[in-house]
Amino acid sequence: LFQKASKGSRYRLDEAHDADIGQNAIQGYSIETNEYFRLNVIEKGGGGKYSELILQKELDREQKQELAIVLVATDGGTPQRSGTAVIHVSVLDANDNAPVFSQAVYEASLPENSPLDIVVITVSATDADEGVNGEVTYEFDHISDESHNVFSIDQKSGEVRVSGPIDYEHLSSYEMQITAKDGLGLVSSCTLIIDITDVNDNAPITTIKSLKNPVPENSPLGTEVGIVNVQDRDSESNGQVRFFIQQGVPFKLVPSIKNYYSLVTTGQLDL
Ligand SMILES: [Ca+2]
Ligand SMILES: [Ca+2]
Ligand SMILES: [Ca+2]
Ligand SMILES: [Ca+2]
Repeated sequence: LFQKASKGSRYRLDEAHDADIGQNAIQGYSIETNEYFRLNVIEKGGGGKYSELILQKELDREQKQELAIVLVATDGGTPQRSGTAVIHVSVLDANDNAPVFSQAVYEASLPENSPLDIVVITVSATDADEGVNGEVTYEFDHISDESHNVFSIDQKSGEVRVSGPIDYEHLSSYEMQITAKDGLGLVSSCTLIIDITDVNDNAPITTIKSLKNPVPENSPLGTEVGIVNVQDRDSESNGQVRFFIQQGVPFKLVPSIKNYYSLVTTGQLDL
């Protein structure tokens, strides 16, 4: 029988035989009480009786794959005689379960510049059905080009790997939808968030703009002669810059607005 057979479905059973006639032939059939089937006995036109099983409760292969029902046929003789047969019912699978992910949201963390092919995380979904009904494949679902360029997913294993250059300074977090699909197309999805961690892969870049060049030797103390800008594209301590000026020169750096310093005179420039 198929899983999903509807309540009230009827299954005719072979008739029992009794060599006697009249009262001494088959008078009735019965089965043990069970939750799935009841028995209906039908009288045939020319005498004789057969029976049919009527489904009372839908079968669920994921709950119960096999059941055995004992059918008893009795005659009307004295002493009464009976014969039994066991009806084996195999429940065939219907694709009534979608894959289920082990987590709704997966999170991973990955340093920038990670090598190609490294496995970031493995997602996993199970499907309670049998055979092709339970075979799960994975894929990204409408992901951005940004994600598509740097991550790939193995259809069979659910392994997510690095497939392109990961640059924290370009993008520091990725969010993707992944779907799991069974052999007949039932799907479910999960979210994958990958946070990129910073690596100190940028040196500071300094630019100097002169305000006065040449600087007159009689310039008063504290004359601003240049503006220095410094940029480090990394984050937090990787992007913090400490500034030194060569010793023994009559200049110092005075912090101005963010990332800018003024270069000012600290003594006589008299040559
Ligand atoms: Ca099923
Ligand atoms: Ca399924
Ligand atoms: Ca960096
Ligand atoms: Ca840096």
